[in-house]
Amino acid sequence: MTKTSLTHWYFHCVYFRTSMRSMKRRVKKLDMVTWLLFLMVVILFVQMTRVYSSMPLIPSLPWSRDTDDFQDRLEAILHRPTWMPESWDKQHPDLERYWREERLRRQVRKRLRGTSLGLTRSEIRTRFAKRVLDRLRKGDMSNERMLSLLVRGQIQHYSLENKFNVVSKRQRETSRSSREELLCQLKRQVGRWTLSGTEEPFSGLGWAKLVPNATVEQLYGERLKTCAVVSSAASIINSGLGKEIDSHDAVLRYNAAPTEGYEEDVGTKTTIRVINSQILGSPRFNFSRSELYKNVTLLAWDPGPYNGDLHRWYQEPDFDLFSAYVERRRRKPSQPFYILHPSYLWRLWDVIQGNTKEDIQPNPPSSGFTGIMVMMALCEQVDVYEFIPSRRQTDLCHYYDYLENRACTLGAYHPLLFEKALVRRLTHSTERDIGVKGRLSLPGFRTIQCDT
Ligand code: NCC
Repeated sequence: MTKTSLTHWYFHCVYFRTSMRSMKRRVKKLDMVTWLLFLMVVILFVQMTRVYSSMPLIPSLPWSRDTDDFQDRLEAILHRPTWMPESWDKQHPDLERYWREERLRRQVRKRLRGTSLGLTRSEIRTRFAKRVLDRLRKGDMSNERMLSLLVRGQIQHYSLENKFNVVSKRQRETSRSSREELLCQLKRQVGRWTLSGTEEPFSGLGWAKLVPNATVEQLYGERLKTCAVVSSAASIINSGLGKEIDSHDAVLRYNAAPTEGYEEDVGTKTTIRVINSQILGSPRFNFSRSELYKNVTLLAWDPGPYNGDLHRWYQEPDFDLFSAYVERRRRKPSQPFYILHPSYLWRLWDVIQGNTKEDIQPNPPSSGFTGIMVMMALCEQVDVYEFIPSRRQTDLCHYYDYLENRACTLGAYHPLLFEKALVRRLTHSTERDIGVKGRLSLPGFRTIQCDT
């Protein structure tokens, strides 16, 4: 070996050793970097799934929370981080709907930024609800844009869905009807308001014999002078209204709202119960056994298609109310039990829409509004408790459970806010009566004169 090649080898080895050392250092460094990268990917993944699961309109992941309810969806909108990668959104097929909601999100954010003076978001939301309800109590609904900010998102969502194929656009309010005109419009809707069993497909199933012989009007005749309607709102807690409610000839309650344990505030008497089809169709309400549904007149409802196709309704009700109805009628034929005609619900909906400037949710009116109309058809005077919440208003949903959801009061699925605005226009009750006492009075339809 020559001297040069030896030197060459020597330098080669030295070079190799130093490069190996630096490689090792690099690998060590790389190790840390890899670990850090890995950690970041994990964190990012967790964050992404959280964001994804709180995103409205995107199909739920198995571990995501259910965003079906609009209030939840609105919460999700409000809490959603702003750094969502756009490309991700664009993969979503329901883009149009997503961007509509995005616009709403921006408006809500802008509004919140403007008012958030050291308040938490839930405080702001509560204040916002209070402001809407204050205006509702005063009957000051001139600025309907304010209402729509709260409900616009859900209306958009439900309008796009239009589950019941409602044809609404031609029916918005153009000029404001007087109280008397409104009352007459509603009175005219009373007529065929429960199923008689003679309609197809029910007649073919022998329902003419199943449905009670006497109609609801025949059942009560003109006996009922004063009637009370008790909303299930939590604002009735601490009202001490129980005795006053019981002093009425008849009392109407809703769904699974109990009296036991709440007598002081809601009274003890129940004459009629308006129940939605969930009560009949969902096992958790134990309809066949529960004492709540015994010894009272029952009026059940389920939204059929807007066009009145009873065949389709019978095939595809929201909840299967028909089996439970047939079973109960066979087991307890003496109990007055009726199903509200879907066309009656939609006729009421038409009146609400026809007297509102905006497009309302294309979903049926709430049990609350329907029950008020039922009592107005049967009684001379109707006192409605906590339909428009008093100053005891709270974000709690019901007086009998701990669910907190402002949609119960302002509406999500049902056009509740518009129903409340309409009922406010029907009453002469003072702001004090509504705000302090939690009561508003309405005349029975038979006390008002209308041109036919
Ligand atoms: O909650 P709900 O209504 O049973 O209430 C009956 C009526 O009281 C009025 N209300 C209630 C709570 C509140 N904070 N403010 C109010 O003004 C409303 O007028 C309401 O209609 C219904 O209308 O049938 C509804 O039913 C519930 C639910 O199906 C039943 O309680 C059975 O559990 C619906 N909630 C859900 O589906 C989650 C509600 O949207 C409408």
